[in-house]
Amino acid sequence: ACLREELLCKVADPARNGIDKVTIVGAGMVGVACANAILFQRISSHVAIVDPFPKKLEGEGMDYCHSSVFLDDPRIEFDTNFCISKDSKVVVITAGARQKEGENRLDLVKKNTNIMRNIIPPLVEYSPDAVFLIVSNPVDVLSWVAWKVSGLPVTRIIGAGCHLDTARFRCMIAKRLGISAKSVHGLVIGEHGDSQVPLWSGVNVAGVLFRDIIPHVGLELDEEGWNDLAKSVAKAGSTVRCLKGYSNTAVGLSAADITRDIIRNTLSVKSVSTSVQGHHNICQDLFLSLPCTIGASGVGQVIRMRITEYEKKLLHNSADVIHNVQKNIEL
Ligand code: 6V0
Repeated sequence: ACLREELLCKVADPARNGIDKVTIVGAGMVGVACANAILFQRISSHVAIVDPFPKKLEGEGMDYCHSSVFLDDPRIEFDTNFCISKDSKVVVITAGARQKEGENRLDLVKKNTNIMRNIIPPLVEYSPDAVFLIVSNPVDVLSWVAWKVSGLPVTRIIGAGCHLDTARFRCMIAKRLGISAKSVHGLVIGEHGDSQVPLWSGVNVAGVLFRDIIPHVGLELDEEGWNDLAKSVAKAGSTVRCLKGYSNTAVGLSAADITRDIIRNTLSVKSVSTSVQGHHNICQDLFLSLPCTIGASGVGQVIRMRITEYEKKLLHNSADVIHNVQKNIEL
């Protein structure tokens, strides 16, 4: 008998799947950042990663294998075949092209819509009860495409949306104030893109509203230039990409944060991309970010925001921007 048989006396088969299985589709910069954020924070103990490039998968697989001693032995699977995604609780989609110099997120529509069309049906077949978290751009459009293609209840498709923009917004305000970003409360809603809507009317520290101090805070009339800060938030992704070639760490952590809410059924409120038809008088069928509770079955409640007429106008503009792109998509 070989050493293995001499050493180990098998008395039962190990369980097949972890109860917190997450599949990540796309092993690029963002996919790996998502996997790292999920594994390093022990959000899941079973991650499956799917990508069309076997060599890349083999390399990533070896790298994770060498990490397992530091990660409490998660189960990590790699394959080009979607069958490894079977029975996932969460499927995170990061597959697809990223912007090139001079392109904006909406320029990626055609390429990435085609990818969605191909990957969503097998993923749904293998994990019909999963919540799908869309990260690929343009995230609002692709979340809507994923929903249409999937045939799933709309609440089970979540776009990572403005959760990251909200983090950037809080972070930049915090930096200007010299306090922790965690203590700055505020939200960005609408398109994860140029037309996003920073909700200055609600920004506060310890319940003190900024607009009670400067009534026009964040608007063009605001002499302190907080408006420029919001513009930097909208451009932050492309600024990072111009400097380092891609953006991945913060988006990976923001996707992991949402994944945690799903797996642990936290019902935490986050600004994520969801169906907005009927909210704030939007009548088009599309996805934009609004604050929602997130749990095991996806989006539970949409918070009825008390926003100003001006913010509502900006939100409607976001809806028009997305609608203009979506109307050319044939499903
Ligand atoms: P990347 O590093 O080029 O990785 C993309 C990966 O997708 C590659 O490994 C491809 O092999 C893989 N892929 C392509 N087609 C398929 C397919 N059919 N099935 C499975 N995998 C496939 O790009 P990166 O990781 O930087 O970006 C991925 C996507 O995330 C892009 O659409 C970005 O625009 C988007 N981002 C979204 C952000 C957000 O905040 N929502 C932030 C940053 C990037």
